[in-house]
Amino acid sequence: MDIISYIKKVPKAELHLHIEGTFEPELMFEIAQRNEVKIPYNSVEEVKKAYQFNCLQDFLDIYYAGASVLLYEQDFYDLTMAYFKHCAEENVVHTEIMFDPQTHTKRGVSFETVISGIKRAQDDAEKNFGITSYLIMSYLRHLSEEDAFETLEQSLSYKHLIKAVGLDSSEKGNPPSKFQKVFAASVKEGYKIVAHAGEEGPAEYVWEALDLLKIDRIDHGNNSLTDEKLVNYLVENKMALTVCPLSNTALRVVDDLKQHPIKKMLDLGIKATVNSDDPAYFGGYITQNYTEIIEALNLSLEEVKTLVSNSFEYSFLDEETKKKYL
Ligand code: ES4
Ligand code: ZN
Repeated sequence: MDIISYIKKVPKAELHLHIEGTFEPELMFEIAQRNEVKIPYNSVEEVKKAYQFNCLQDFLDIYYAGASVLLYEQDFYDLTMAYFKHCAEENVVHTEIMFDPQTHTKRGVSFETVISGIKRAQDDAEKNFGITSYLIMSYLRHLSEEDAFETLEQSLSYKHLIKAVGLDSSEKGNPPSKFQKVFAASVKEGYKIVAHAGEEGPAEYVWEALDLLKIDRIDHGNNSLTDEKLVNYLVENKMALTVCPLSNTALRVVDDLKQHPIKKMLDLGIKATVNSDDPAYFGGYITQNYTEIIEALNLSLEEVKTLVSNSFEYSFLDEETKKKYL
């Protein structure tokens, strides 16, 4: 079988996906209209034209603006269900979904509204498509640690619905060390830990995420490759990276897919995975990420199989369930 047909058909897991980043312009318009919220665009084409980014912050400004039309439980359900439909079409059988409660609670939308809509979609997706999913609650790193503590507090009534906590938003100037205490408290509550690190920030931030936040997995981690000691640490400790090829080119973390470091990561023995990050903004869902990176780097079937098996191996699924897929 050729590699592209293989990757389309094979069951896959997605480990790095922001639900707010799956908000397609068509649905954004529909929800804006029914909620009578104004957005600064007149058409879907105009929205898509705005999706030209020079850096992470350019994107985040537009991403938070888009999320501002989400007000009710049904909105979060519709958003999440639209993503699950893509998963069903692409044979994503398990996904670990990040959500940013503060993006919504800051606007007066309750934690309960957000998580109830997402949870109802998760249940329907499992029932109707057989797709399993976990939630990762991400703290916004441009806000204070105190603010993150408030979010942790709010999450506790829904602890049974949340698998892990993460750290996202503007990386530069907001190092992991800023959140050491709230991550220690999150570990105590039993949450698994991930963090965006080494996307735009330096390898030093990856070290901080490992040493101070006690992460179980690294989101992005590209800049780890600048530090040989760190590479050795990642390999020796089987510390997985959730890599997002189309995100990296869209945000100019990488100039061109042909220069993308994922093949080098595999060659070095790093446990890399392929993910879509914010597919509505970066030009494609998981299969598109796989197919474009396969073509750009001429990946072998063996390499692609490694990427797929890593997606299950380094998921938060229990060992028994993982065996089904490995
Ligand atoms: C994000 Cl690509 C990326 N990086 C950091 N934070 C984010 N939130 C949503 N997408
Ligand atoms: Zn991300």
